[in-house]
Amino acid sequence: MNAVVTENSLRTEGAALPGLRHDWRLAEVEALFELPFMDLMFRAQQVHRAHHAANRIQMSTLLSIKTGGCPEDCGYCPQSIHYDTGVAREDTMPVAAVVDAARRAKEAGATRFCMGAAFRSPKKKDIERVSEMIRGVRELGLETCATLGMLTPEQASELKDAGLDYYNHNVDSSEDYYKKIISTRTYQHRLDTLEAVRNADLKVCSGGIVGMGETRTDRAGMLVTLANLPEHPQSVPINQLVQVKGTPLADGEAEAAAVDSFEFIRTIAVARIVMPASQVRLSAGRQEMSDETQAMAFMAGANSIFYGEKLLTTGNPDVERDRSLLARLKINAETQEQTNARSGCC
Ligand code: SAM
Ligand code: DTB
Ligand code: SF4
Repeated sequence: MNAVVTENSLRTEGAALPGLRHDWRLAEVEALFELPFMDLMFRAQQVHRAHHAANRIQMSTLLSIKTGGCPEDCGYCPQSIHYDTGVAREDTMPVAAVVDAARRAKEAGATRFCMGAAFRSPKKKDIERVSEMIRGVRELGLETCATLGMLTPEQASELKDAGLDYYNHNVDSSEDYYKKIISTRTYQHRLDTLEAVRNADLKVCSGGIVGMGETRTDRAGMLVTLANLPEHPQSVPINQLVQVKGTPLADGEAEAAAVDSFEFIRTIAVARIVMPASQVRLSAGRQEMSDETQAMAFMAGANSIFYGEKLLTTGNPDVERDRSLLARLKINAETQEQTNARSGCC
């Protein structure tokens, strides 16, 4: 007779797996990338089930509260003033419009609302305005996330006091490769902001981009940086580069450097293994992915997505496509209560 395999029995099996580590060596992580694909997927799925509900995904909606005109020169970004991408510079949105967008996101099923701004670093008035937005969004019962560029320790504390739950600040790649895609700040600047965010007792959302022409060693190096932080980021977004015309990373050379979907899925699986308890988000690039690639990413341990037609300036699958995909896979969208219980929010 076949044994009935329940979610719980699989989770118990996974309990024998190693716990949280902060001493990953590059060679070990590269060795994970080198595993036969099915072995890697199996291992990632075991780790996933030891730490997370097997068939549940958290959904966050993203809104660009201040678009374009950014002084930084991130080679992937359509919002940099250094590149002619057709993204117009806009003023910061009014607070009421942001809270309205958050209300619609909640009605559509999102449990976290992420406010993104094309800042190098926010000014005093920006922190005040964003604090009002945070208070308004939180009153709706949603978790809040912001991504505003570099923060001082004081700014991080102000955002915490306003009720912010998560701060997104990506390391984006390995320290070595970072220098090749951004010249206006350093990797250490990123790590300093992450430290300020941790010290303010905010939850950290930090990940990176795959497909910028980096090597597998760079992808492994990025995951080593994230996993060896004093605490694993509670949320780890893995973005597939969205090539936007006008950015340096959208020329013919970059197209040749794009990774195939198996390598992208490997990156998700390795992130899941080295940061077992974190939420790994299948982030930008989903619009270009087949349903099958997304299902494989969930199998590899991704348990969070951006939900809603738009990311910041580029497209995302529409809600009907996402709802249909989750229904066909019998994956449940995490409820607000489940989101809050996991993160101790609200
Ligand atoms: N300005 C802030 C910063 O850089 O931290 C916040 C907004 S910035 C757009 C947030 C993140 O979006 C970047 O760190 C990068 O990981 C991601 N991103 C930007 N452009 C992208 C693209 N074309 N494809 C994939 N991810 C992208
Ligand atoms: C993250 O890691 N990905 C999101 C969010 N954090 C802020 C942003 C993706 C941006 C994709 C390009 C755009 O829409 O402008
Ligand atoms: Fe500015 Fe952020 Fe875009 Fe870099 S990624 S150009 S900091 S908005």
